[in-house]
Amino acid sequence: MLFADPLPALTDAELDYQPGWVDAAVADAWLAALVIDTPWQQPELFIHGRHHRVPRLTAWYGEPEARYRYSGQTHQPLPWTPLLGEIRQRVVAAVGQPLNAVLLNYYRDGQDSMGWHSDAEAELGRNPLIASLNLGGTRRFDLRRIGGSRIEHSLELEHASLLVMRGPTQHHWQHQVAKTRKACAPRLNLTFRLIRFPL
Ligand SMILES: O=C(O)CCC(=O)C(=O)O
Ligand SMILES: [Mn+2]
Repeated sequence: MLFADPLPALTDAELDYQPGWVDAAVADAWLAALVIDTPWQQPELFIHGRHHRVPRLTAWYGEPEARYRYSGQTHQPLPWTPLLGEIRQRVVAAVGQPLNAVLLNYYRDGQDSMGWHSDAEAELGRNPLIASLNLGGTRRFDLRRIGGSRIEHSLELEHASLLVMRGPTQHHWQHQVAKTRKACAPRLNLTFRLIRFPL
């Protein structure tokens, strides 16, 4: 194929991948500051009668009312830092809608991961827009239909890129960041969201 399309049209999905969304040097500085300044947590999950720590580090920031449930727990947001507030403004300007919270996920190495899920919590309402900023090592982002098991599409999410998911995507598709044995640099992903119906 002459022009490999990085994002073929997937039915019932609206994805917009923008490599080089932010200047690479700015992205380097954001990554370095956020890794150091974030009070990382590693929430525990209780599955099949056993406690497991999630295989990554997380933090939740946002407006005070933007309480959010993930990994089976309710999280009170940390207040915006100047840097996260500035990044949020740029993301809001890019997507043209308000966003009142952000989930940070830090994948320290290839053994850190996020399992299959969709971002379809009731707090987000119908057809939520999720704006996902990628900093650091490249990781593969897989998509499969809800109810299916075959990966129908994968994207390599690069440093300084923005992936926007909108429309019906979360109601029809799941995504994951699988573990990999490939060497990969630490990666920080920030998913900006709008909590429309706080808990
Ligand atoms: O790390 C990623 O690219 C995905 C993160 C994600 O799916 C989430 O925060 O809900
Ligand atoms: Mn997600």
